Amino acid sequence: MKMRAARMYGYKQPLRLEEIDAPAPGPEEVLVRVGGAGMCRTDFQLVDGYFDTGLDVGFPITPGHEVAGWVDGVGSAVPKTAGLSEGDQVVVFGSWGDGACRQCHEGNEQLCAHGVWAGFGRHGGYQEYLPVNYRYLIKMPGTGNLSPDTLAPLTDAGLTPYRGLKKLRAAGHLGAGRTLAVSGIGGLGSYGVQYAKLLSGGADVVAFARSDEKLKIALDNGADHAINVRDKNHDTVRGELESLTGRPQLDAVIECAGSEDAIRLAFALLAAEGAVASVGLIGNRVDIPLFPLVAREYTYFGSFWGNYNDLTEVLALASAGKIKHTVTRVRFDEVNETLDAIARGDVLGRAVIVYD
Ligand code: FEH
Ligand code: ZN
Repeated sequence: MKMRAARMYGYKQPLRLEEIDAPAPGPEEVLVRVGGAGMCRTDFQLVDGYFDTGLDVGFPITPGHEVAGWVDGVGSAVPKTAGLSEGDQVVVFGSWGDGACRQCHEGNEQLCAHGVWAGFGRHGGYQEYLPVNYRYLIKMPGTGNLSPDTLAPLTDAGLTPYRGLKKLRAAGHLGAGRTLAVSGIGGLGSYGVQYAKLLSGGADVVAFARSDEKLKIALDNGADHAINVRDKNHDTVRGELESLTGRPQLDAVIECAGSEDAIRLAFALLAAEGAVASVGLIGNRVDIPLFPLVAREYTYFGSFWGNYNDLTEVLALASAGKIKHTVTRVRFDEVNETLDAIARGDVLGRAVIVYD
């Protein structure tokens, strides 16, 4: 069987759109027919060489770590208890640990030092068929609006801010009377705003972005306020924050862009005992003033992707119709142009490849 695949043969060059042999599933694998492959900014960064020192995989690489589709073949050693049959709609948990380290044993396979990520090696969602170990598939009945093009973004864009907000909530930084900012309203932030309302126990939610179009998505998704921070200094943003919320400070920030300026702004606006959770990946380093970090007891969380159980919670929210989705469907032959658009920040919500 042949399949379409968009593959990397080197850094900083367009993906090659090819027709190659579809892989056969190994004994413990299921062959997933990809119905939706989210296009993440991380995919652009992969092609651009952001990970070139950390990746020891050979070319060609098929990007795509945000995948949903249907079961197309079941390996001989997949147990019946997995409950997977041809035609089932499934979501792929894209981070596969070695099962031997503390992080894997506590369920955080996304933190495994020897883990493998879909889309960072031979197979990824930018190909029509993807072999996946049965342990990393979650069956999702094809009910309502939950089709693979809507489900795929939940495995990263919808998962990553969720884990970050859980950290802020668990550490006591959210609640009524608090001000929570969602910084960066791209693929992650469009979900982050929704979780900010769902998980924060009544906090005032403020969206920060650099475009009015994206801020409209934030308001449509439940943000109480929106501030366009493009070309504004910290004092100007502080003044707008005070006029909107009555307070010139933030108690918590979920930072979804990863931009160094956005992180500096977050710390500049933080109230005493405030917390920032960085979930976005673009920048390389930030400089944070040390005295206020200590004297005002700030907390800075790194939060990466999400674990399997975080994903099951996100899917439960989606199944209950509690999440809105902003998806731009992309044809296979538009993949390279779409990666360029992602790099410019020109995509609203999440771009998803569909193999129509
Ligand atoms: C995913 C896979 C590998 C590196 C970074 C990512 C982010 O998109 C997680 O949100
Ligand atoms: Zn991603």
